[in-house]
Parts: sequence; C-alpha cells; structure tokens
Amino acid sequence: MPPPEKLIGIIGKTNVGKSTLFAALTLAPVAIANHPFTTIKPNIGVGYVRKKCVHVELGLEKCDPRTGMCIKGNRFIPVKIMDVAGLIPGASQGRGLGNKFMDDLRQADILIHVVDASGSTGPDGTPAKPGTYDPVEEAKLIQKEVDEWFVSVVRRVWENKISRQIYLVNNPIEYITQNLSGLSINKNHVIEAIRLAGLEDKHPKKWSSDDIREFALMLRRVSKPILIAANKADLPTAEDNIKRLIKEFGKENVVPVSALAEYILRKAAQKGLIEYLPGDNDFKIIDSSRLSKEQLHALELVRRKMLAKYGSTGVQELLNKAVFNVLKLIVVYPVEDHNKYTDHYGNILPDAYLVPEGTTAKELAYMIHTDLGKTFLYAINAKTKEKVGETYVLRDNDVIKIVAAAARR
Ligand SMILES: Nc1nc2c(ncn2[C@@H]2O[C@H](COP(=O)(O)OP(=O)(O)O)[C@@H](O)[C@H]2O)c(=O)[nH]1
Ligand SMILES: [Mg+2]
Repeated sequence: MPPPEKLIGIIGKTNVGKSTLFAALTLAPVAIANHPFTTIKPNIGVGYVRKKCVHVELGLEKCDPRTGMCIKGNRFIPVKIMDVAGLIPGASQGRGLGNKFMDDLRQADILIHVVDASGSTGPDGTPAKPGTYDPVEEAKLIQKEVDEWFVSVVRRVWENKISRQIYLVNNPIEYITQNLSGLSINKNHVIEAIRLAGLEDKHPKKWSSDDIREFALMLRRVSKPILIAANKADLPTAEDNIKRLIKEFGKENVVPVSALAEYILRKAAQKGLIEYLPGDNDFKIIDSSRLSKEQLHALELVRRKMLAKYGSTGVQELLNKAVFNVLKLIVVYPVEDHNKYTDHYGNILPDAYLVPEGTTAKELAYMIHTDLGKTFLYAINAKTKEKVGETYVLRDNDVIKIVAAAARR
C-alpha cells in the first residue's frame, strides 16, 4: 500500500482563472518519466510540490527520482490535482450543483478556492470592470455553500442511517466514520470534529439537530479545509482586495497568485526560452534573439508585476502551503541501503513519500509493502545509522531503511 494519495480540488466560479491555474500547476518544468498514480481521470492532473532535496543535506552529487524530478537540488514531488467543474452561488440549494460537482467535491482532501482578487469577475462569472466586484464577499459565500452542502450530506446520512443504529453499536466513532467514508474522511477527522464542536462528553445518540450541524461544520473544516488563491494578483486592483482577504481569512489561508504569470513562465521554460523553476523569484532569458518583442514584454511584465512585487508568482507557494501547511504532510525517503541511500538497483533516493505528520516507522513499512509491515523488525535512520523501533515517529526529511523478516518482493 503506497502512501495515501491526497487529492487537491480547485473550486471557484467561472472566469476567475481555475483552468489557467490547473494548467500552470500541471505543466511539468521539464519532461518527466512517470507519476505514481494509478487512476487519473480527465479532470485530474499531476502537480508537484517543491522541496529542498535531502541529497543536498547528505552531501551527494545527485539523486535518481523514480517519480517526479530533482532539479538543482530541488525535489519536485507529485500530488494529484482536480479541476472541479461548475460551482455557482446558490449551489447548495440545488441550483447548478450537479452530481458531477458533488462527486468531485466528496473526493477532495483540500479545496483551493480561486477568487478573482482584481474584482473583475461578476457574481455569475461574467467579466466586470476591475475593482467592481468584491472577492471577500465571494469567498465567504463559497465557504458557506460548501458548508451547507456538507451539512446536508451529513444530515441525510445521519437521519437515514446513523440515528437508527447508533444506539446499538459499540464504537460510535468507528460507526460514524464508516457511514461518512464517502466524504473521504477518516477516524481522526471525526475525533477532531467532535472535539472542536465541544461534543466529547455527549454520546452521539443524544445529539440534537444543532449538535449534528455543529459537528458537520467542524468535520468540513478538518476534512476539507479551504485555501484561498487570490488570483490575478498581477492586476493593479488586486492589491487592496488581497489585504482585505488576508484580514478576513488570515495570512495562513490566503495566497496571492498569478496563474497566468506562472503559465507564461512554465511554457517559456519548457520551450527552453528561459531558465525558470516553479517557485523561483526570478528567471533568466537564455537567448533573447529567440523571443519576439511581445514575448519579451510579457516576460518583463511578469517580472515587474509579480516576481519583483510578491517574490514569486505564488503558484508553487500555493501548492506547497496546501500540502505542507494545511494537510501537514512531511517527506520521507525510504531506502534499502542505508549507507549508500539507494534501492536494490543502486538508484539514489528513488522515492520521496508524502506522509501525514505522526506516521510511524511501522506504518511506513506497510506503505512500502504489506509484507514489510507484517514482518517488521526495526528501522534504521540512515542519517544517524541509529536503529529505531516500530513506534518511531518519522520526521520531515528522514531517510529510512526498514528491516523486516520477509525480504522485499
Ligand atoms: N491578468 C490575469 N488574468 C488571468 C489570470 N488567470 C487567468 N486569467 C484570465 O482570466 C480568464 C479566465 O480564465 P480561466 O482559467 O478560463 O477561468 P475559469 O473559468 O475559472 O477556468 C482568461 O482570460 C485568463 O487568461 C491571472 O493570473 N492574471
Ligand atoms: Mg475553466
């Protein structure tokens, strides 16, 4: 069982730049071999979080990623991204909320809500004069939509199923989790939501209608957190709205981005026109004679309006924040040879796993291979060469060898 695949959903109304963001995020900076995901649907793509590769810390010349890539000491690790179709205000009341949309939303582990921070997209998605529409109101409205949708789903399950059986079951938390698993939630989400709703001391069979609502709202918050992408930050009217978004939702929940700027840079980099890595604070033109006047101008605008002003286009930061700060995943590198940091075939640090904070050595063993988990003996921290036991809690950037009775594969 490989590490749990997290799915990042992109939501927002029409014309705010969702497709541009999706295109930018899923455009690999260099041609790459393969990704680890088995099923990819048409609206699901592969993006990459960026992190300093552990091979640098270990003083190695290079590494050999099996998936993703490592460029100039930066490891790009794949994650799944979904372009969620068609969200419009009023959706939770049934207007325009298709089954497709709900299915998509259910599967997501985190939502990136794209707003047009320049305020140039009207409530129904039609273009408006920049500065005439309020993205703060829009962001509040969408959060409310998602909340109401989530509450209605939980309520339905509760009334039709949970309330009838909850008297009889031994483990209510387990039972609630099972019945709500269609919302991609796990036991920890349920426990945390109960705590946040202040319902720890009240048996679920006694929950009132209001209690169920409060629980559902907290469950939404922990199982489908929303990160706001304040898009079109390159436009002048965005600046004030970004400040207001940050004031309303907090700095940790808002990232100023220009999806278009990132798309332009990645395209140019892919064609070998510029030297640029997603997340960089600048780019270098490789050969200006290969660029038209218009292209040079567009690049100069990107530099002036985004890179010089915000330190990047924000797109890489957005994805990193979603994965490392909101989902709280860490990176661990399983190896077979803890002295050479290689796999069976001599590949250096071939795998970078994104795992939840708190994952233990034994849980990692199970992710690598069920047999390794079942016959786990101990693990070796390859950086210190220390032996660690099954309860060892992995740390970010750990390089780990699992020692088990059953040989791998
Ligand atoms: N200035 C600017 N325009 C953008 C940006 N991102 C998208 N756009 C433009 O906004 C329009 C709508 O973009 P699109 O990605 O199709 O929006 P969607 O309907 O949400 O998928 C297009 O004309 C894009 O070029 C951005 O960061 N800055
Ligand atoms: Mg679109």
